[in-house]
Amino acid sequence: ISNITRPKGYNVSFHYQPEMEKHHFGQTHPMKPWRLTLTKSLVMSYGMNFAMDNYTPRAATYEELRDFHTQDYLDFLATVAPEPVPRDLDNHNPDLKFNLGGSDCPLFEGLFDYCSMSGGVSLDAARKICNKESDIAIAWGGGLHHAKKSEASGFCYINDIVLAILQLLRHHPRVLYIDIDVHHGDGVEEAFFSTDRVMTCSFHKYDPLNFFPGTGGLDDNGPKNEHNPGAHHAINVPLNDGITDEQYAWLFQSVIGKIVEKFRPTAICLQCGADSLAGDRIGRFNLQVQGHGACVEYVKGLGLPMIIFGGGGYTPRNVARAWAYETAVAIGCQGRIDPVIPQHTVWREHFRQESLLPSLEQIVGEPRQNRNTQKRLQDVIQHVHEQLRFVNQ
Ligand code: TV1
Ligand code: CA
Ligand code: ZN
Repeated sequence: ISNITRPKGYNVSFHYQPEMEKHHFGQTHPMKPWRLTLTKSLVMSYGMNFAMDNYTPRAATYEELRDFHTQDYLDFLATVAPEPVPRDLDNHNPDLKFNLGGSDCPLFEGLFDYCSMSGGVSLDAARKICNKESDIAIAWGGGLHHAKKSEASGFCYINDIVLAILQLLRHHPRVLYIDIDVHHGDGVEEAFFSTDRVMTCSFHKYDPLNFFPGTGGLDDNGPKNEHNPGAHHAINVPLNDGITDEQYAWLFQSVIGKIVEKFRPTAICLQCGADSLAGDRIGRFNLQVQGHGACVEYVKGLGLPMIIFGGGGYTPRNVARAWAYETAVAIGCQGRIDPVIPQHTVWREHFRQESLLPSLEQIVGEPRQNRNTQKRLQDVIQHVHEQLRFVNQ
């Protein structure tokens, strides 16, 4: 604890709402808000909280959610009963409204509170960036990139990222959104399809038929009509199973480096979905804590104000490892934290088998076969660089 000190010359803030932890999507649902508990407790056991400004944000108000979402959707979300919705024999629910109540986006006790708290942490982070009280603001409870303005999708109901970016746009001329979740950041991309003030860039597993949400191909760069200023401002990096740290870092740096050079953002939003780690219950990549964290390190090195969001991540131990490591990267103490996880109670209670020599950086799970050829990755980079020829700020 004693060797973690406040970073000099810049401020890191940690936006955390403990009430989010208590919500449950259902016994077998992969999304476990409890992974936030695990992350927070790791961060605290290393003493990182002493190096940051810590905030417990209020929930977002209905009016704040209205900045992006429609009234009819919010009204339904706020009043819908938490009881399981009846299904027909094929497990279809004929009464599905706004895509709510299916298996991906179930109705559960306190759903609206959970959604408005997730919106609240990300909005709080955005406010601290806008008023320059923070240089890096961390919102692990946010990052729910699939939500549409009047539709839930892929475990996401309220798009806290869109709300935060809208807030940033009040003070920042250009915002870059980067998404390293294994899924395509479709909701954020779509929300800013028609503006040249936001560029979105998602790295993801792409298989239109077999992997959610099926969008985000290399050629999907925003509607390309002459009158759309947002054309060429959506960058997609579609990938195959098993990508490694080395390949990912190389791709990430050459794509983001070029984007920053051409687009010249004044603030960056980084969604750090941890389902791109090896051993994830849903993900397909082979990233280690180091490789995932290297993206955060690279973006921090650009020296722009930034918000770090959570997102996916379905092997809770690994999610907590990555997000605790990335909190350390934000503070700048990653070289000084003990790789042996402190024996704090939550970790010991739940992972007894790993508690003899629990390592922060060694994640659990078997590696996958790498299906990404160097040739294909080179083609992807070339295509992205060609897209960016159209962009000149
Ligand atoms: C209940 C119980 C729901 C077990 C959902 C995996 C489950 C999944 C479950 C699941 C699961 C998805 C689809 C299929 C579209 C559906 C937070 C045609 C073991 C940001 C969202 C993925 C990812 C949705 C969210 C996806 C995020 N995968 N078990 N559901 N239908 N939905 O494929 O990007 O990480 O898998
Ligand atoms: Ca992504
Ligand atoms: Zn995901």
